[in-house]
Amino acid sequence: MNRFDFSGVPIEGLATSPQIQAASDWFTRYGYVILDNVESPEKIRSLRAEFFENYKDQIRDHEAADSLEVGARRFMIPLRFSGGLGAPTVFANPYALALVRSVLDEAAIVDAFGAILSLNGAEDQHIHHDGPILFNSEISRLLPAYALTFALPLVDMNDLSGTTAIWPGSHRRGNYEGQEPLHPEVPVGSCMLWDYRTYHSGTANRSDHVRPMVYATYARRWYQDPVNFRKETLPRLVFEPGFIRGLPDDLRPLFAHVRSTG
Ligand SMILES: O=C(O)CCC(=O)C(=O)O
Repeated sequence: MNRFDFSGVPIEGLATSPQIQAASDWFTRYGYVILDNVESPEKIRSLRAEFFENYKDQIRDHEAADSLEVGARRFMIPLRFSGGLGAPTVFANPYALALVRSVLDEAAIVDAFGAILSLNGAEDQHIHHDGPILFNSEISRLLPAYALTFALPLVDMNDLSGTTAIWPGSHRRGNYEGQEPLHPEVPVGSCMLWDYRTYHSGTANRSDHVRPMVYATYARRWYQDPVNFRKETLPRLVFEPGFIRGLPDDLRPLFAHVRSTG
């Protein structure tokens, strides 16, 4: 079972719940997992409206100083930790965070936060994993996860708008040849997470609308994505002074690596 349904699952005691344990075991083994019903579809629809209102200038078909082209008509942009999109319910969704802390550890951090926009007409993305294996050594594949991507679609991900195709188990094998990918449909309110070593690829957007997907990179405290933020003008995290101080105690460790006015 690659998807776990969290509708009606209480937030209290999540860390030790059988549902999180099962999802975490699946993730460790196959390098990805889908968590269904971690948020209400109405809430995601309001986040989508907020996105199209507040980030409309970032929807463009060229790379700018504060964006990264990650495929034809596909771009990564930072999101601010403000408003509904930048609220803890998104970057620290209780279900996703319980999974993250189970797969990584209690001291896991948010290394980067933003959105990936697949414009209408975006083609299949190249097959890739999100970061190189540690030490550039095959032994890295035997290790527990050290970073992972959380993806929260703002529109349904399906055959029309595109899915994120995934090669289960490729985080351990180190290749995807000879294996058909999965094309998991992820409706609004659900999310998908994958190991930084797992091969995946956004598929073509054949709809007539943009397909924005909120993402967060979670990592062990000592890890920093070495690939996607080489451009100095592209920030990993964007927040106002006081943001970190204003967080509840249990969420502040997510930013323990940040040395600034946060
Ligand atoms: O657009 C998608 O579905 C996936 C994008 C992605 O994997 C990436 O840019 O790293």
